[in-house]
Amino acid sequence: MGALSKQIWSGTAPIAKDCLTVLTNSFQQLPVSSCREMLLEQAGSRQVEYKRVAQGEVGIAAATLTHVMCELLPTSCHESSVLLMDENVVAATSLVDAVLEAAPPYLRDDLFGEFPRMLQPSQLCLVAGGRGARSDLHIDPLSWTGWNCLLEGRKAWRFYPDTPQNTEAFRPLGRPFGIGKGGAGSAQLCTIGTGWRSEVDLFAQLTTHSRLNDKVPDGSASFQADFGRFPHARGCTVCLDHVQEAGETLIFPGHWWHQTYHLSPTLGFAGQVLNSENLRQVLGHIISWCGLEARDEVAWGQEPRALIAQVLGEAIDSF
Ligand SMILES: O=C(O)CCC(=O)C(=O)O
Ligand SMILES: [Fe+2]
Repeated sequence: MGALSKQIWSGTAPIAKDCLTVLTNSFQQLPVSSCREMLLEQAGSRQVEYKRVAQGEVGIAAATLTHVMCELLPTSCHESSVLLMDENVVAATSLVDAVLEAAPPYLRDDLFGEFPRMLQPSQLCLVAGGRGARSDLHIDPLSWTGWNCLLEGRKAWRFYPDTPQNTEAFRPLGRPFGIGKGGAGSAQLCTIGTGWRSEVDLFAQLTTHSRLNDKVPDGSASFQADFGRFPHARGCTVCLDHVQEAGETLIFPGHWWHQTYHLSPTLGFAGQVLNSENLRQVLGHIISWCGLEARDEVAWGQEPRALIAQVLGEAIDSF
C-alpha cells in the first residue's frame, strides 16, 4: 500500500476517497464562545467520564462537565493529562442541531439515519482535551468515514494505513460495535462490526532532540512512542502527520490507524458519515464481520436505503 495522502479542500472539487481531507475555515457560523457557554449552561452540572493519564497509567474518572472544562482541562499537562470524549452531554443540549446545521453539506447527508435506531452511531461526540491529552491509537468502528472539527486549540494527528505490517506493530485489541447495555456503541447484545485499539502511545515521550533543545512540542515529530514498553511498534510503516488548527475540519477514512495529541486546550466535535461513496465499504465490513453471504454486483447496484435495510436486517438475524 502506498503512502497515505492529504488534500486541502477548496470547497468545490468533490472530496476524494481514501485521503485525509482538510477543510479550512469550516463551521464559521458557529460562534465558539457561545458553544462553550451553551454547553456549560445546559449541561454543566451533568456527570461525565474523562480519561486521565498520569505517569503512563491510564484511568477513567468522573466529575461534572463544568469541573472538567473549567478546572481540570486548564491544568492538564503532558505527564498528567485529561481528555473528555462524550457522546451523551451534547445530546442533552441544543448544540447538536446548531453544529449539524453549521456543518458542510457533505457531512449532513448522512445515511446512518437509515440504520435501526439502536445501531446508529451517536451523531456528535464532544472532544475537549487539556494540553498533553491524547486519544488512544485506534481504528474507528465499521470502516466509516470520520470527521472532526476543532473550534479551539491545536491538535496533532498521526495516521497509519491498516496494513498487516501495522497490525504486527500495534497489536490491535477489538472494540466491537453494536447494541449494548449502554446503548449503541458498547456491544454486548448484538455486534455488527468492530473498531480496534492499541496500547501503543505514539506520543508517550518527547524526542531527545525536542528535550535537548527545550522545544515546545509543535507537532507529531516532537514525540516518539514508548519503544521500551512496546518494542514491536518500531516495525510500523511511515505515517501521515497533520497539525489541526482551530477552524479546521478533518475528514478521514476511519479504518486508518489514528491518534491525536492536544497541543493546547481544545474544544471540538467528532462525527462520522455514511454516503454513497463509502456505503459499500461500511456494509462490506458488516457483511464480513457477521459472516453474511457476499453480495454480487447486481445487489450492490440497489438503492442505498434498500441495501441498508437488507444488510442490517440480516446482521441482526445472524446474532
Ligand atoms: O479528537 C480526538 O482527540 C480524537 C478523535 C477521533 O479519534 C476521531 O474523531 O475519530
Ligand atoms: Fe477516531
